[in-house]
Amino acid sequence: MTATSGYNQRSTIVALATPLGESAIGVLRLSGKEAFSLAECFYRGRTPWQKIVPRYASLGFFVDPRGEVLDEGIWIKYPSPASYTGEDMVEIMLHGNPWLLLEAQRHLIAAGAQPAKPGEFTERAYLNGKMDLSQAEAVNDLIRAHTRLAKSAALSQLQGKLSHVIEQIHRDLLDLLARVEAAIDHSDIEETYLSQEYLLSHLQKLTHALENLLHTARAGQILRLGIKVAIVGAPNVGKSSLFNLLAQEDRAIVTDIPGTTRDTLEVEIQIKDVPFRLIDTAGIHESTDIVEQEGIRRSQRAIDMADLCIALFDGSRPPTEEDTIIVNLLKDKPCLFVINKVEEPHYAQEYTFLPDPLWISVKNHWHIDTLHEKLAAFYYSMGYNPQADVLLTNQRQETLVRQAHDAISQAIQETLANTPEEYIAHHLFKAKHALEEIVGKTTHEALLDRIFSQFCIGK
Ligand SMILES: Nc1nc2c(ncn2[C@@H]2O[C@H](COP(=O)(O)OP(=O)(O)OP(=O)(O)O)[C@@H](O)[C@H]2O)c(=O)[nH]1
Ligand SMILES: [Mg+2]
Repeated sequence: MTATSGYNQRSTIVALATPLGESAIGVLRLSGKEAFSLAECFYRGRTPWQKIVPRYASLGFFVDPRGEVLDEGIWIKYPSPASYTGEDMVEIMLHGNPWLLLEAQRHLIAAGAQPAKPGEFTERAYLNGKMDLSQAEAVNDLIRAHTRLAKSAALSQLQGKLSHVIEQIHRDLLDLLARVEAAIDHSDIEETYLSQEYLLSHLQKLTHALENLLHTARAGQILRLGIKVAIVGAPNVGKSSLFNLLAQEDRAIVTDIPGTTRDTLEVEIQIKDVPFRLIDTAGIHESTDIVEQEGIRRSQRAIDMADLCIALFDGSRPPTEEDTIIVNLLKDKPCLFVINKVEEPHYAQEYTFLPDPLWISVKNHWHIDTLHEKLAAFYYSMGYNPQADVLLTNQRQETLVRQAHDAISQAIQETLANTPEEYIAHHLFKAKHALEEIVGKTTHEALLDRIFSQFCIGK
């Protein structure tokens, strides 16, 4: 199916482009063939509607069908194709009164505009060739980015950096496919013969490029979802105190009674622009209390799910058996070993079994900066520079790149086994299809619905 099938070019859509709530201004957007004629029905301004200069702001009243002025605002015309959607568009900026904005929208709908579905403006931009699918996804990522790094990754994708890399790989793949097909169609002509060496070197170049992209998927997703960091340790070591300090709010209950935290708590934080999901857990130890046992089970689950653990110890007392159990639990996990309560007389010499421990005092805020640095360093240790690199930022893109990669790997296996070129071509076609789906060269309606339904209305 092609990208534009099933698309009704004639309908004109309307939506509020700003959230519904009292605010300085609210923006109504219209897009489609009738956008100008519909807006004209409600516009009264010093400049006649026809004379409004495209993409320039014009002051004008919004007048309802009874001739009553609803509001005064700014009107902007964007004639096709130089608009966000590629269609004729109008933006009307009125006062940010929800009732008034809904009233204006109601009049536009009564006059013939259709209420827009979530993401429909961006979907039209994609269908009209203003952007490809990965760029359209980036629009949503940009709106939802919580940090400077996530914003940079989304913006670079919106500017087409990922599309450019995919296109390059796609081009190389097409070149190779053309050679393979020529070899199939003209196997009697010597010039079309493909040596195993030639095929392998080109296929390996393709897998290498796809591997490089796949390698960025983890960093890309972490930017969107945050690095999951679980604070774990024995009861009363100060996990909740550290959680509150890093979160800069009093979220978790802190007492001097061991076993205070019963359930896991989560908070989103940013450290040096890197997003984290910080998880406070129940202290791990032997317990007969049913609620506490469940809390401990949840702590273990939190460890399993975490990208990184902060293993916390109480330096004001010697290590306990529980501490050793916790170190064992964390054996295969990326971990920062942190010893708390360092302002008290402490037992440094007894904690030498911990690899590279950091001594802190939550109470006096000692060495919390170093902990921040170590947390941010964990992200950067993955070897990315989100501002410079192209990142795969969503699951859909990653799955498709993986499909393309697996198809090329199979083509390599077939080549090594000297199977006929038809089989190799089959795998190359599969890879080609996957790459085309990333940028939306081939797609289907269900996929578009799934992608654009995640958008807000009016985008
Ligand atoms: N002296 C000192 N006491 C601290 C420090 N950090 C936390 N505490 C105290 O240690 C006690 C336990 O703190 P919590 O944060 O509740 O410890 P927890 O590890 O979450 O405990 P559970 O939830 O019971 O597992 C409280 O009385 C805190 O005030 C510190 O840096 N120095
Ligand atoms: Mg606690």
